[in-house]
Amino acid sequence: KTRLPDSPVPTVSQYACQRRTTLDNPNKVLTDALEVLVENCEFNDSMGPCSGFRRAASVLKSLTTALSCLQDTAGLPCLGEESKTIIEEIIDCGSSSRVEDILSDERYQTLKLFTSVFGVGPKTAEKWYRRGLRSLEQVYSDSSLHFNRMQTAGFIYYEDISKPVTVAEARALGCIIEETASYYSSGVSISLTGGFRRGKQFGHDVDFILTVPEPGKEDGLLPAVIDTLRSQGILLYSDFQESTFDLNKLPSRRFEAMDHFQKCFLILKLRAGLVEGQQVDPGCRRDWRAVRVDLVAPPAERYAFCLLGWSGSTQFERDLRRFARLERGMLLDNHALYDKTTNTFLQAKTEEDIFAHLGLDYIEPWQRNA
Ligand code: DGT
Ligand code: MG
Repeated sequence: KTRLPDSPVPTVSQYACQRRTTLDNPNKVLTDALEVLVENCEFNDSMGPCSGFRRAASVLKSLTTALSCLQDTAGLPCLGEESKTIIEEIIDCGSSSRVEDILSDERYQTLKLFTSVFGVGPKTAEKWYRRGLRSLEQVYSDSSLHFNRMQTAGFIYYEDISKPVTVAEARALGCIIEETASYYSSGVSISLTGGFRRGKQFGHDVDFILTVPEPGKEDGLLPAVIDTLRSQGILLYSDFQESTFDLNKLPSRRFEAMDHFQKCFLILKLRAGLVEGQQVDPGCRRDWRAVRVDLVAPPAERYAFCLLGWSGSTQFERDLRRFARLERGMLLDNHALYDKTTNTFLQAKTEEDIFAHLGLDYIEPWQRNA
């Protein structure tokens, strides 16, 4: 008698790069709660528990149905006791006392407010909190504080850049950047990356990768783009970072470190008339808004690594690197993939090439919302 093979039990991987995570999240109530704990850990600089809650939230985001009881979590990876307690509380009572306590905590609320300013990280926010400051008005009018250029722009354009950027606005910006870059070279290619590439309808900024086919020609690209934006009168702020990229350097082990490609963090003036479907309100005191835009210009041969690294999500990126290191003995970052067994750099023209080198099924950008 032939026996049917046991149907394999579908298992969820501990790595986000082996899961498909769309923007449909039936467990949003749970993941939002876990992300409050993540944020609170980040404010307290306690990285250990932080990654536990991050991974737990990310696993739940990959599920296609809502959890209805704690037993539904059986077999799921990355759910520690603390995360399970939170999940159970919310399923049973609708909320978690630990999360509610954090949300109503003055320090948490203040640090969240202060870090919402462009250029203000947890360290600066903490410093201001310790001085007894509690509102942005108090901070801004405190004459003993010194703000750097980024923070000053963050305060000036606070209202605009706190407002989510829409897909239509991202597209309009893409047209502006494309035209601006074409004055430098007709061969420039521009790719929308970050959250919008993952299919998000809103973002906190718009991320673009710019490349030129001629090796080395990318060096002058962003300075030229910035000059043109300035002469068009739409450059409100720019922070240009020269490339420190070295072809032979091994991929970085630290995820938090920024990559070494030439890049710039901008605030641009986006006119309402340029955005499809957006009416210019005649009663409005101005017909434009300020938007945060990031541009990065890698050498063309590193485009695939840069695209994969900037497409996110942040948790997907962390897990890709962790998977490469722990499961494959390889080092991956935004610049390169290095095989420690053979001591060689692995080349890639496309993201598919990188997934193949890692022995991973290809995950589409819209499935990387881990
Ligand atoms: P958004 O802009 O809030 O809608 O969301 P994203 O996903 O576009 O996030 P964003 O713009 O902060 O960053 C773009 C991508 O860059 C992100 O998806 C992953 C990568 N990334 C973000 N932060 C870091 C970091 O600290 N280190 C490294 N290596 N990459 C990062
Ligand atoms: Mg973004």
